[in-house]
Amino acid sequence: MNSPWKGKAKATNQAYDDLRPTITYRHLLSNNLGVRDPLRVVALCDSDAFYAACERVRLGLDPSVPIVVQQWESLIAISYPARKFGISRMDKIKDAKKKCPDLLAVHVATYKEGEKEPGYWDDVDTRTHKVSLDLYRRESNKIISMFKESLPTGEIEKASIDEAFIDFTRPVREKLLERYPYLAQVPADAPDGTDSPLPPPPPINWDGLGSVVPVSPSEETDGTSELSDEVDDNTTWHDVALSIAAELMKKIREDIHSKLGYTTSAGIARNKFIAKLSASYKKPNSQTILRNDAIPNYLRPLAFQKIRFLGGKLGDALAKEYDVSTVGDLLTVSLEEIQSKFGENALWVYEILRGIDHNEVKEKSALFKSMLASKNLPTPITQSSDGHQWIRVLAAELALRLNDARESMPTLWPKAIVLHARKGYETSRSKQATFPFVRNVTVDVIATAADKLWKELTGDAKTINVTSVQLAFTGLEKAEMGQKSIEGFFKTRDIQQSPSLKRPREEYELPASVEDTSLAPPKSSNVEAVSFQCSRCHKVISLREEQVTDASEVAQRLATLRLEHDDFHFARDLAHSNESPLVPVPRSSSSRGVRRKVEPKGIAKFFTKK
Ligand code: DCP
Ligand code: CA
Repeated sequence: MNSPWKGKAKATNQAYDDLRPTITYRHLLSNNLGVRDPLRVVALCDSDAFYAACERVRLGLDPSVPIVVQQWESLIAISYPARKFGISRMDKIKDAKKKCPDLLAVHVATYKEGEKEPGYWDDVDTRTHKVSLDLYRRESNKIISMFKESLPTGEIEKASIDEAFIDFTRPVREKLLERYPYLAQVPADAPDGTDSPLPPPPPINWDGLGSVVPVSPSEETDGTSELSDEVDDNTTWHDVALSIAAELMKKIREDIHSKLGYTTSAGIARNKFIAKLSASYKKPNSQTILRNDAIPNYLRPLAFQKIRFLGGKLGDALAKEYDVSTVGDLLTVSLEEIQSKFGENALWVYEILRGIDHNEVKEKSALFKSMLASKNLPTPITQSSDGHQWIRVLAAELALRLNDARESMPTLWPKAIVLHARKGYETSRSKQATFPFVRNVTVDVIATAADKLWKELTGDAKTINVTSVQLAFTGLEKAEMGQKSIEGFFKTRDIQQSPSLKRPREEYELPASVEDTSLAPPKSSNVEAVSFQCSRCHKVISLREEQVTDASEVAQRLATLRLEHDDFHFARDLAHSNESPLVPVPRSSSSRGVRRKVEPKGIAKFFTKK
């Protein structure tokens, strides 16, 4: 019996033409093919039940203990032993304890007024405490450091607090040439010289390297989701590259486990998109290899709206336009067709559906460019003088984070300090100022600078209604200290002086305070707003505290929130117009005649319909 892959018309085979390129000596021996390298190998490594694992390691507990991390009454991380009891993030702590009476619930550390360090207090209350993710950030940095140390020639991109992309292309190429030295020389009789294809690859023993996604769905099952263990032997040099990356990845994951105590799960494939998609194939403590040959059958049955960035309005618009739901369905749509309806940029959609993703794995230099501490206030601040307590709490977090970062980068310095405040459902306002240059960044130094901004922001108002405050450092850079020792560097420029960084003062210095009343990130700074206002319902939607981790993640999380909110409106509109989002209404059966036109928003706004 034909599998769906083999059985489909030629057109769908051609859709995946790109997956078996001829690999030549030139490809192997060139060092600069970048994202178009046919031997490119990328992994996404994600820590298992991360916050729960951090708390388990901190407490020195056995991995079999069912542990969850709690924030107020909600659960934010659930260990795998706790998941066996059916506990999920949707549960409230009370229900989780009913499901597992021996459950160990650790409340996330919090900052509390007057304390310099976050702690695990008995009296946590959202009205007086602020969540601290510092432990998780530190542990996350340790994991990233291990990737970097193990792979000096690999590129590492932190993707979230517990995920990193690793570009294995270079380390794998080094190993390939070491193991198969005959590849380094183009044979004298090669027909096209350097452009000749490589000789046939050796057979691969995948044993112990992880789960290899089979090329065809199992014959025994009904074919769609369950995949068998069968692996075909139609291997390519890219498969050899994947197997080498799998060896390296396994070794690093084992090291992380033995040295830090964390288990991880990884996906290994030709690019970031496919690596991320395969990382959750088997969890926890496991790695998955998705060979190019296995990509078509892996992608085709997927509901394309589940693919990151293809959810929300764009996904809805695609589903509606073509009356389709899976990746396979969409493969029949030509590039010209999709671009004519959704604009030139639809090329990436066309490519993603075919397992093509040219995004680079690149360490974000913005990682250290800003630090943001945020608090959504359960009880609004109504008196200007009451702001001080929260400012101290936020200042304590920034002090700890800056001093932590300075352990590895002693001259790290913020150019500016920014205070954002949101009043009720109004848009957020912010004030910023250059940050004083002092030897020791204490809570007092930060709080004094922030208090000044708070006064400017609240003015003479007798009563205010502030529902959220954020304090941030922006423009974090390593100050240049030339030949001087760190001590000497600080001695010459102390107290209330801006550091002389590389550029002349005027160029980087911000005005003493700049008002910004829009929702857009403040001018001259790269702190992201942590909320947005819906243009339809005018509601201000904010990230939750625990979602504000690295400032570099804020934009991404906010974009997700925006799509979710758009989806909410979309679903409600559909309900009101008697259409179900799951069951497409046949065009002929429209009883009342009016089909509502949906304007794409969020990411879909880039695909303006003509
Ligand atoms: N997190 C959170 N709120 C969310 C999602 C995640 O606070 N809505 C935090 C807690 C998680 C961490 O981020 O431990 C990493 O998120 P993951 O989605 O990777 O979830 P886990 O690591 O907990 O579990 P998994 O093993 O499924 O990756
Ligand atoms: Ca995780």
